Amino acid sequence: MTDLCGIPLAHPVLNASGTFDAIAARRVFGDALLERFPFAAFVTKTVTLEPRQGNPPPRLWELPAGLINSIGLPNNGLARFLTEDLPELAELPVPLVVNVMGSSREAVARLVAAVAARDEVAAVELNVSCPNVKTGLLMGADPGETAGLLTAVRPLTAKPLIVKLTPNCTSPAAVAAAAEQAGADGLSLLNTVRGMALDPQRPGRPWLGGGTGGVSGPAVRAVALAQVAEVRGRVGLPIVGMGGVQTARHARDLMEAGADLVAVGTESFRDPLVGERIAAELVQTSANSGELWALSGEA
Ligand code: RRO
Repeated sequence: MTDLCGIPLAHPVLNASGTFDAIAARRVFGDALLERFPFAAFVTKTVTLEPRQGNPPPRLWELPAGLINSIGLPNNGLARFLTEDLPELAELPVPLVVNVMGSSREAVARLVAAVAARDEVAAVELNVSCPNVKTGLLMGADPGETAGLLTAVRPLTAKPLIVKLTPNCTSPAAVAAAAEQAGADGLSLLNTVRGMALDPQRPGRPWLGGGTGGVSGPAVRAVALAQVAEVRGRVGLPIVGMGGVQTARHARDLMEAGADLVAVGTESFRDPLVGERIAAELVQTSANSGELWALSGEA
């Protein structure tokens, strides 16, 4: 057993927000999804106050070692999330973490208050790091802004507040330290690294409808490792590490760099059961070994 800010988990592998649609998967796989859910907790796609269409297509560009996305937060908005999505997500056999984003402290406060008040919700992840809309990224790029946000939302709930950090700023570790001081319970990193692809048919013009996007997958694994290590050097909070995790070795590397838990993102598009595979490969060793988790037979 391990835990996420005090929430007991069966193993240390979560999904990265927005990379696994549990409601769509339930429709496709039925109750088999509940019997064999690949993650120890489920983190939702980002929820905003109002419904959003998302960015114009194209929204994806494949890289030799990853993806660039410019999805732009399409979602049904808070009201429909609470009435339609939450009851379905509550049937999952794992704790639920709801990821929220707003364009102001007041907007985030309304989201946190509404979501955290629901019994189905175990924790809230604050997305201050989306590379595809300006406002959320600005809040998470500046330690003072992040601290101000935490100060506004911390009094609204006793449930764990996890801050999702951006790599697209001067010092993620300084933002992490500010979040810790202002009352965050945990940190997750990294969100995607800002990137761009050009349209092969139109020289000099961006391929993605949103212009730029966020890079994920193996391309960012080394960035994630460095940033998790740097953040761990500055804070004592639990860290959910992510970025290019495809195998238990990658998960283990992030944990050795300072993460307590890991999340799988882009790899789930290729293999929806990758979370289960990595969790199975990370086996608990005896209390005497001094290690919490060990690899079982991975090359
Ligand atoms: O929806 C997106 O475009 C998106 C979000 Br909210 C995010 O946090 N990270 C990302 O890479 N894409």
